[in-house]
Amino acid sequence: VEASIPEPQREAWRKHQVDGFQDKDGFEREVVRHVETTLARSMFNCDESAAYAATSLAFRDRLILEWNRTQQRQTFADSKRLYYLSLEFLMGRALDNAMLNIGRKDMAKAGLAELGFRIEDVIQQEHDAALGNGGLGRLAACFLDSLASLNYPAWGYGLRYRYGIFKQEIIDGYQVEVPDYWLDFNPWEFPRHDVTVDIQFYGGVRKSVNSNGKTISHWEGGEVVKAVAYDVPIPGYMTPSTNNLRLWSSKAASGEFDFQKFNSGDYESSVADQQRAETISAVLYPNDNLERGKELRLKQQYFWVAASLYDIVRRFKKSKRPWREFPDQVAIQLNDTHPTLAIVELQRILIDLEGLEWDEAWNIVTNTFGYTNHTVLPEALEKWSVPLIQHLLPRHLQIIYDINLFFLQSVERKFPDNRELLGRVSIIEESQPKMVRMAFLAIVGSHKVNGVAELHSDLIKTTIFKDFVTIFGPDKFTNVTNGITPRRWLHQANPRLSELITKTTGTNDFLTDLDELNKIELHVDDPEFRKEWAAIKHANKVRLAELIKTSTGVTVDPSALFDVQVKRIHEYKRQQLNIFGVIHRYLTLKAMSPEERRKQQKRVSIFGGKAAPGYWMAKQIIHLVNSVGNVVNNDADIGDLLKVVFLEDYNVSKAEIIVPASDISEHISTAGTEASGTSNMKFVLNGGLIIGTCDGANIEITREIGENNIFLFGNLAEEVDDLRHAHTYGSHTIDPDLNKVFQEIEKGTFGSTQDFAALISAVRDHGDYYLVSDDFHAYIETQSLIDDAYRNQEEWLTKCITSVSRMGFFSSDRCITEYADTIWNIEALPVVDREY
Ligand code: 7GP
Repeated sequence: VEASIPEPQREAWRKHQVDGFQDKDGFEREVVRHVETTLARSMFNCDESAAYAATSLAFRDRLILEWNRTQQRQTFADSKRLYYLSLEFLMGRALDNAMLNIGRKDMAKAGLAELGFRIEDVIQQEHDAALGNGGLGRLAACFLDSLASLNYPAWGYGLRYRYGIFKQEIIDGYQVEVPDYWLDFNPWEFPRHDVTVDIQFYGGVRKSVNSNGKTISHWEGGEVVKAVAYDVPIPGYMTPSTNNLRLWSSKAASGEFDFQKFNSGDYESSVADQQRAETISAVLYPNDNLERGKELRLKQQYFWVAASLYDIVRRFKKSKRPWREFPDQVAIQLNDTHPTLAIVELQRILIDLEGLEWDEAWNIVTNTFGYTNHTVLPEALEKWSVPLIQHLLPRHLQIIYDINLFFLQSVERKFPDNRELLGRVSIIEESQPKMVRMAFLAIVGSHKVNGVAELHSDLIKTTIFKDFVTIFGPDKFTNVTNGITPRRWLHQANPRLSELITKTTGTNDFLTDLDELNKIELHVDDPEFRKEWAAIKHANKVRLAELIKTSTGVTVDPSALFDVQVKRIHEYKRQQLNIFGVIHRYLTLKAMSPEERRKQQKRVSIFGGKAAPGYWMAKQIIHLVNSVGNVVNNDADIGDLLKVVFLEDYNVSKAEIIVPASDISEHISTAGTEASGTSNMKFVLNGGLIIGTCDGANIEITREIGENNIFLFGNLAEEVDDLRHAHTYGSHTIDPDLNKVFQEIEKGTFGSTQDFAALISAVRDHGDYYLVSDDFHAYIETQSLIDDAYRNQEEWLTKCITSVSRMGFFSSDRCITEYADTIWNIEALPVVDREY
């Protein structure tokens, strides 16, 4: 339908085009207008949540105008776009970020004050957008920020879950999950009821022969669900560029079957159908680094991928270009294997619906996609059963078999008579039932495959994807080390430090070019600068101490060493190593005389993170942390020497408080298991040091900041296999200090011994897969080195400042530029600076 306004009427449009607020008065006018009309309230009835709503709407209006202009500019430029497909976008709060990126926070602060509100309280009203589990989802959010800030034409595509990651409550020391219904009021999304796609499931395939004698496949029957687009504007920092995150919501396809049922009196079941359709986008699966293979999850994946591709293809077809130019216009990045069906769906569109020949279509497909791997953990590698795909997506299964056939034929030609190789690389695993290996499909269907840190990218090439390096050659496999956005993770989370750096270096260029941070190294000996730096860290610790007090009731001393481990709870991340270490410290303190004790470093051990609801071991770890806290925090012998707290419901907005307040943070995964880690980068960027293993991005962080500024310990990745083997087949002796810790737990010092038995026997009786005992001694020693180092506050401060100054590499701007140049082949669109 042609919806464009004819030229004679456009003059009227231009005359009345609005431009959002420009100054404090304009901002206040917009807030009052939204309170009184949009919200139907008044000054007699305006609480903080109404002030939040109206402020957000005022900023949203501005954003959407820039969003429109950005889209027009991109359409007009007609250059290549990136589409980032991710099942998770862990966005956190939007208002503070929008105010800072647009550069109008001071204006809003003054305006809100005149209207009777403190901006901090207003910001706090917002519910986190928690559409992700952990690192993978937060990375996608940082990428969106960088893509917009660097003026790249890019869209994110995801699902609009009604329930994000669950809210975690700690009751009697145990995790309890509460649904996170977050959409009651969400001013940051625009429903596009006119942008819908019908998505088909089930049914069967009919073949016909056309007039040219060519066989055509028709996917027919089954059921249809409607995808409705919800758009979220993504503001760039100090640029008018505002990109789009399009989230799909599922709805019953209009009419047909429900009306039929309605007419036949079967109203209830027609409502049930409706609800079944809405279930598809209802809930985010709460697993991090674990795949459960549930049918509804596969439905989510296809629903989202099919709607997104329809949208992308529709946009391309408007340009009337020939199909072979598709990869010149479109780059699609697969955030892990969750969107791998997009490869199959595009092939289906091209051959079944657009009539292309297989080879021509496949060439387009493979030149369009790139695939990022985020883990080597076997339990996280996606596989879908052939019968399930057959049932849900019968045509797609045929295409997968054809892709595999042609792929194996090409391998056969290159490596004749190697049946074992064919079996190893087959996209179909010959198990009972047969399984589709999604990572293999993603590799075969993409032109580039990347890992997320150097070690990780090397590991995938030498282990899980080794054969594919032999087949495709090494150039298809590459590394793009993760990054984080300095806007949210420095400027927003740590405004005072950001301000100090700006004041000291005379510019805030580091926010758009993080390498500029190296300028502060010149000031590392400046006493005034050092004093202010230390004061900021202390203030951040006071702020965290307040959060700890309100959330746990425990009083902590802000001058103690804050030792933080916040991340998803997982055996490979080894929170159990940390808490065993805490118990060891407690026992050591208990054994000391009061005089000796007084010489010890005060510490607060801070834990936070969610366990997947079905991950029993992870839940036992949470319980142990809380039980240890209960004993230690109430032991009069110990007092402020050691406190142990578990902060419930760790999320992005709590991270913004926790990260700037840490002295030491823990990144202690078994070597070779953490693909990258990104919170390690956030902590160092905020002037905290880290204790870590030689794993993921810790290695590159060490290279950048210098090995004197990081506390590394533990076995190396190349030693892990042998150690595991020795545990199982040789004699396995447990570290004696760790054994004492176990004995104390078994005595019942921390309550019910039964609960913790599994944590102990995993180490003692079941091969200690994560090498807790092997690394225990080095861990304890390193923690005591940290105590010593912390006593020398001046030297410690020097380490912190020096580290921050060398963190430029870990900006997601650097990371996105690498993707753009080496994988996507896209270019930034120049923008005319207005008042930014
Ligand atoms: C995570 C990795 O565990 C983490 O090391 C990395 O920093 C992050 O991705 C971003 O690359 N992986 C996941 O969150 C995950 O669930 C399996 O991966 C799909």
